[in-house]
Amino acid sequence: MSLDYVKFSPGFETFMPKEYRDMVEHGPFGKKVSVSQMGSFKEILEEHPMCAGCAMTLFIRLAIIAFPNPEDTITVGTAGCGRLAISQAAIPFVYGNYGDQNGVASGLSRGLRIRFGDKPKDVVVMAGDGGTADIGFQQVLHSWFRKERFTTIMLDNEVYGNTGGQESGMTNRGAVLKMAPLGKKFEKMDMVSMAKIAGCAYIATVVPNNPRRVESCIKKAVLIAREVGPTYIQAYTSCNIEYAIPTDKVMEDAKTVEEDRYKFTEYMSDEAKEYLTERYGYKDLLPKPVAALAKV
Ligand SMILES: Cc1ncc(C[n+]2csc(CCOP(=O)(O)OP(=O)(O)O)c2C)c(N)n1
Ligand code: SF4
Repeated sequence: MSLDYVKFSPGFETFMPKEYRDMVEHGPFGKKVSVSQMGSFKEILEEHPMCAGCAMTLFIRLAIIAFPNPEDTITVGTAGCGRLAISQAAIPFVYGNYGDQNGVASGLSRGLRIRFGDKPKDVVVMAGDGGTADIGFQQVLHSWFRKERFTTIMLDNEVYGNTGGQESGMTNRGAVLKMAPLGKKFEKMDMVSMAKIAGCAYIATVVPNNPRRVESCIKKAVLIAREVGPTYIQAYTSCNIEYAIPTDKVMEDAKTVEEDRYKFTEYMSDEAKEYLTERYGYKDLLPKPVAALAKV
């Protein structure tokens, strides 16, 4: 709960749970931290039970560090590998039935706005590709059409990892998996185009081997979702188990995939650009005035 909303009576701070005090004294609650300082502050996500070398865990860790106001952020997840890590983080996590994360987040985000007015309470959905593009597809798309103001992050490992390797809509055509032995018959779904058509104000595709870029995308997505509209980040977070990637090659794989079929892309609506510039002082998002261009 936010440091701005909850003030402890003098002398009562010491009775708060140790984890909370640690987050205030040594962690990111109430101060700004960056992925470039990793290792020098107490992180919100410190432990997880996911497979060794899992890129999804690294991405989740980076995303949580990037939250602009972590003490005012609630994550929403669903069945799948990611929730195993997200649920270990020292910020609230809401977990519903498989695929209903964007419905839950819609209600939560609206409720928080009624309760806290214009004080920001950020809602961030993080769910797998199966949860986002297959089972939860309808709720995801409709939350975008309704312009619900929260961020949706797809943890795209291109497979149902948690249940042993079924294909998802995001699996690449032809990919052979343990439980898709004949190979995927149709193309990977183009969720980025769908997000654009459905009216997302910010959309990015990223891989976790560039932490500064992940940080920048998450920050923009969360800030824009506060007031402008829905935002979507699609992150390649390989499943080293189901795709048999040796743990020491996970980052190499991410780089190769990024250079090949998961290039960094970023889209921002004009309204979102104006908002980031005017409200948060972002530079270079708006076109330069004609006079300034003439001088160059
Ligand atoms: C209603 C329902 N159906 C099926 C399941 C079983 N189930 C749990 S996780 C999962 C697949 C998860 O795949 P994905 O969303 O891609 O996430 P990943 O595990 O790959 O991160 C399934 C089918 C469930 N928990 N609930
Ligand atoms: S099964 Fe795959 S996605 Fe799930 S924790 Fe293991 S490596 Fe990560």
